[in-house]
Amino acid sequence: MRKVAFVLALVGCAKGGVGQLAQGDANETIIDGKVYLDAPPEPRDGPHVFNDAHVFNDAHVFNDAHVFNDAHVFNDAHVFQDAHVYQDAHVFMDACTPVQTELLVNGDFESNTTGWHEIQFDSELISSQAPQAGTYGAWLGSYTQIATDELYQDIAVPAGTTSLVLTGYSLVYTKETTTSNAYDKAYVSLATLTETTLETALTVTNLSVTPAYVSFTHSFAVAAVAGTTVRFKLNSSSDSSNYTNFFFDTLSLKATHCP
Ligand SMILES: [Ca+2]
Ligand SMILES: [Ca+2]
Repeated sequence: MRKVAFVLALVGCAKGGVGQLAQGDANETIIDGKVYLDAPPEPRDGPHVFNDAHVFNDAHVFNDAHVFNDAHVFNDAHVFQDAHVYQDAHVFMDACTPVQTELLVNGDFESNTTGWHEIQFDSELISSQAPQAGTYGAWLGSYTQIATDELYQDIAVPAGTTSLVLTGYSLVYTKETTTSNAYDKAYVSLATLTETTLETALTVTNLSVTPAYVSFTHSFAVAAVAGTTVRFKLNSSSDSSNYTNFFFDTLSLKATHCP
């Protein structure tokens, strides 16, 4: 078998040699040469291989990346943003546009006693003695005997009140000389209608002397008082000697709540 194969190989070599003759020479050997002609065209047609580069156009496959545009599906996620519906749950929180309501009547005392109830030991509690602003203010104390004064008004705190803020001015003048004992005192507070103190906003004594009015502000706890009627009061107690004057003016008690 090996010998036979060898012979065939020799024949092949011989044909190849003849194939180098000029073309057109109708020689069977040249026809065989087509074997070589076939060779060149293919590489040239080969550029078709580049056309196949259309394979890259198929890179349109990436345009199909429009599939990502379909990611608009995520925009549809707006459905989830519609989850804002839950945030809109703020609608429930913002069940209203809060408003502020002044709960005191005649907090600046300019209408004199209007709106106020007085339980004075002696003299009128609303006077023109030393107002912080305007013509009138509240004046408690000033006794040289054991005595109490009270000025109050009952207020309806709106239901749902979320903030209850008191602002005002106070001034203390005293004849007491002690620097350690609070003999005369005054308070600004909220109480029940039966006079049980709920929360004290301000306490001043003969030790609280200031050369001029000073402002104060206090935010009351609202949980227990929202939706109820409570007493807003100024009251004082004096001992038996050395009077102390307690002045208050320009009071405001604002509730923040749904209208
Ligand atoms: Ca006033
Ligand atoms: Ca005193």
